[in-house]
Amino acid sequence: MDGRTRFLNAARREYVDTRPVWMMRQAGRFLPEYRAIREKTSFLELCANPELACEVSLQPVRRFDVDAAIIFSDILVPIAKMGQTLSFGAGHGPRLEPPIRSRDDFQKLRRIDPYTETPEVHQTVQLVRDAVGTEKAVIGFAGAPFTLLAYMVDGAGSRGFPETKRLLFSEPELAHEILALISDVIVDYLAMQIDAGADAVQLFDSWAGLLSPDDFDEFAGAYAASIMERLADRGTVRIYFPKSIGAYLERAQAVPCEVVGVDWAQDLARARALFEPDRALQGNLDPTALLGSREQLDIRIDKMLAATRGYAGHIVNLGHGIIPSTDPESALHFVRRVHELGKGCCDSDEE
Ligand code: 1CP
Repeated sequence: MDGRTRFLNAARREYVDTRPVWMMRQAGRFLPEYRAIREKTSFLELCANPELACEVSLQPVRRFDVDAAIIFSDILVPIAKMGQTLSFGAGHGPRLEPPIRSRDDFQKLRRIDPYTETPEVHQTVQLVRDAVGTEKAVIGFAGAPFTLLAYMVDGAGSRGFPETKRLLFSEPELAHEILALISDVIVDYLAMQIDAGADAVQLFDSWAGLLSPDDFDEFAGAYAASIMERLADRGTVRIYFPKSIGAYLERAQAVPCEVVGVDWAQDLARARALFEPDRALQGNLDPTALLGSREQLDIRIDKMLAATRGYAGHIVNLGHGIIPSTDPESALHFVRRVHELGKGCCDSDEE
């Protein structure tokens, strides 16, 4: 079975010969071949260059034989075209300037046409699709509206995104208007990636866990759901990854999708009980387990696989992005072990 079929079948909870596997942030800083390209090219130049972005997307596929390629870009790429300026300083994360804090700031934002504003992303998806053919799945992605709002309002990554929460709790109507605009842009942006050949699209809600359960429903889940509903008739696999909402993971049931991403702080067996039989799961090895000893890593891989034994709907992944200091040999061991031990994963326990 090729990796693409394995990935798509697992997403639809159908028979797989072994567990499909890929790693969040697999295209990036932990790979020496990526760092070699980055020595000559800035991060944003790399995102804007389809040939190089395609090359970086393929690097982990070649090295690890993962079942899916995720296109190389960043969640802030489309947002930066809406009216803020995006920069990545050396040694720190993204900055969006000026921050959006008032209705006047909001009025300067505009709805973009992704075909004219981010044609490089369309082209990167096409190039990756052509390169992997039908052997591997191609994953497009975007940030979920709440997570993007957090960067737009605070203006940079932050511990608790206090300015964003101040906005939610002082001017909720304005927050809703911005979230609705972001959602419209993200629907068009993901539809463009699907048109370019993506088999699956992942919505990263990395900061969803900052919210209380009710605020999650109102400011995060509702907008993720609206995007997923509008993509339903495309027939593409939709993956929703709400990070750190373990205490109220069941709230993600309101977001229509084929696959729910599960981070490592959540009990995979509990996630299975919540989402089986109508959703597949993606996750959830602690990425820092790849920094430890082989023996300890194997214990954790095996426990993760045991939690979904007998259920076809498991796309194995890390519970969040791979750590830059990870030894690529550990990542290779992880992928190989999952493919080896995932055989027979669809058989029921009684056999
Ligand atoms: O080379 C470098 O120094 C840049 C580091 C880097 C990379 C490799 C950034 C800056 N973004 C990326 C690529 C990236 N970002 C991908 C590519 C494909 C892959 O997964 O291999 C993806 C899917 C993302 C998504 C992304 N960007 C998220 C969501 C996922 C997550 O990790 O939660 C977020 C929150 C971002 C913002 C961002 N971009 C870059 C950094 C360092 C950050 C995080 C900053 C912060 O913690 O606030």
